[in-house]
Amino acid sequence: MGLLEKIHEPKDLRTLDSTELKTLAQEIRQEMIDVVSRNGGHLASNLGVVELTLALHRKFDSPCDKIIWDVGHQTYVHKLLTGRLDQFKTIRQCHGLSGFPKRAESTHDCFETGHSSTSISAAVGFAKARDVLRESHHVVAVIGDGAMTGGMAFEALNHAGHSESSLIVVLNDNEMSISPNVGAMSSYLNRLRTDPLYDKRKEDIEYLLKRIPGIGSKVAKVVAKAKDSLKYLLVPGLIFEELGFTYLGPIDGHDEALVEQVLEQAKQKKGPVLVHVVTRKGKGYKPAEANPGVFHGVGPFDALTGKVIKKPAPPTYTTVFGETLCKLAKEDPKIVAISAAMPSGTGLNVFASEFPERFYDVGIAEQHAVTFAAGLAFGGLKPVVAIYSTFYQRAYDQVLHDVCLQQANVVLAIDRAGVVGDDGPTHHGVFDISFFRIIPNLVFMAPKDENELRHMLYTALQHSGPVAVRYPRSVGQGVKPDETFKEIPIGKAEVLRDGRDVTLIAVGPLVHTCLLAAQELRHRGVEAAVINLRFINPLDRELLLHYAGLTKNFITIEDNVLKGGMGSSILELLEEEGIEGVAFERLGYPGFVEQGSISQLHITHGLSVQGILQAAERLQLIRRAAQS
Ligand SMILES: Cc1ncc(C[n+]2csc(CCOP(=O)(O)OP(=O)(O)O)c2C)c(N)n1
Repeated sequence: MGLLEKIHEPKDLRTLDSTELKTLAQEIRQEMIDVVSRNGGHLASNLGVVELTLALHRKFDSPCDKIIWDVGHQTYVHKLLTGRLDQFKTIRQCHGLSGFPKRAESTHDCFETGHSSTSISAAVGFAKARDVLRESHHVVAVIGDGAMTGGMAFEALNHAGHSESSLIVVLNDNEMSISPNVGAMSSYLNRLRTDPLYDKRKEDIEYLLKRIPGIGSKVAKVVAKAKDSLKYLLVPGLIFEELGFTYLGPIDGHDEALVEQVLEQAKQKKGPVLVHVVTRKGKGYKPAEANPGVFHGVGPFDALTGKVIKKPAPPTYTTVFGETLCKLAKEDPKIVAISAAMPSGTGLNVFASEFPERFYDVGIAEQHAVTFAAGLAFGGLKPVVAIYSTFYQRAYDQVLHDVCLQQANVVLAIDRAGVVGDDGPTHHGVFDISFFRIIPNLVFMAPKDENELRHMLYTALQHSGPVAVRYPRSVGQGVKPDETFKEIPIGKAEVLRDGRDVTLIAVGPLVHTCLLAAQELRHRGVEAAVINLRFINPLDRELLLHYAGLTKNFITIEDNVLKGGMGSSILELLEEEGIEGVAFERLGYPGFVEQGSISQLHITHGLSVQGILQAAERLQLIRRAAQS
């Protein structure tokens, strides 16, 4: 029996000696490599926090003390130390452990995350609640240097430093976001990391002063006391100190004993404390150390060699987007591209290397990315912002107020639209149709395949005014790209199949599911029309009204929640036009969607041929056809 199997709760760690802790760290790394090599997951970040997590759980008394993880993708070690070893092999699978903190999973997961830069805000909340209720536990936020680039983190530091409540922020600095970290804060942390230690310098200066004949020792005493003025010369972490934090660090985050020692110091201090811990992403597994970006969020791989397992498949929508944008940018020097810390994830890495002077990685700052794009647009450029659907939730006001109200020529590329699979509810992009379709001035489209995505991107860049294009996290249909780009008439849907009994309406690749369902329906005596809606806004009102009159039965299918979705917009249209007598079935998600593979989730929620056939049953189409 290994040591890890003997750890059922954090207090079991406290009896271990330093040799046992090292052995345990190795076992944890091995367990994570084994499981993630099969299930996929956030390996590199977790390998980097093994010693830090051990130290946290030895020094703090979770769940009484609150440990809040930023993003939460680095909580595998925490899960292994808080009684979840047995289920660990199910991580990120349907009905398995979540890849992020989950309050329902354990009392040790005190705050759910998935989106970045929330931990300090939550920690301030926990700390204030503790103070108001006159409790005395510790509150710790663990935040990476990548997450520290997010606006919320700055807002929370600003509040925390002013509020005087005791809380500890552990800044886990590995110089990486998913890609190398960017921005002025990152450069500042780099300076701190490479600076000789404060204490050492302070000692040196005191030593030198003492040697001044006659007055040396007096001056040294005065200087040592004059912390405030000395700080400007000596104190690393001045920014944090000025914000009201006591800054401790930087320290080696893989020296478990040292981390414990500094955490103990932090516990003794009153008010907000920032502990700056330096770690290595991917620590202890060579392929991940060499390629922390690839192993940040990785699919299944060969644990021995670190080779990622890839099946031959058509290019993804993301790849096609990135390549198409490069092609268009070659012809148009005004095209610029913006990423919020996801150049690889959004396929913009190719653009970044081809047009470095026209590419901006702004850090985990979706709000800034969008308003920055509006500025670029009014400055005369053609900005394309690529953000995952789920992270656009962060930038809603910026899209509405800064882009659409002012009709800025900004193209919003919405990647990972629809369910995304194993990352689960924090990452599914199932709300964007609802929240973007209602914004005036925003042309909003979704391609049925990767070739249409190319034309839509081209169309978006020709259009004057804001445009959004949504596409899923998946490989394309394998459709050959057309030789030349075509402008798609704004607001015009495409009829892929005619039929008189029912109209199947979809946006995005679910159109193909409708085509397959239409064939099945024909076998059952039902003639289905299939409409590739293409535009969620503006709707092709004329075409929809024609088919409402013709078929009197609509089935809509969308990779989005039902409320406020594409189906709802068509219901609104019928109501606006006073059309009655159209039987309606809407297929989509009822609310937050659990984790699971994309195809599994589609099947579970009826976004499948079977789901459409069942909807046709509910409309009594099949029965009627059988009777006639
Ligand atoms: C709002 C938001 N935008 C983007 C992401 C995608 N994302 C997940 S982790 C990550 C990098 C985090 O870097 P850091 O905080 O330094 O943690 P590390 O993985 O390096 O330990 C990014 C950009 C996210 N989770 N949330």
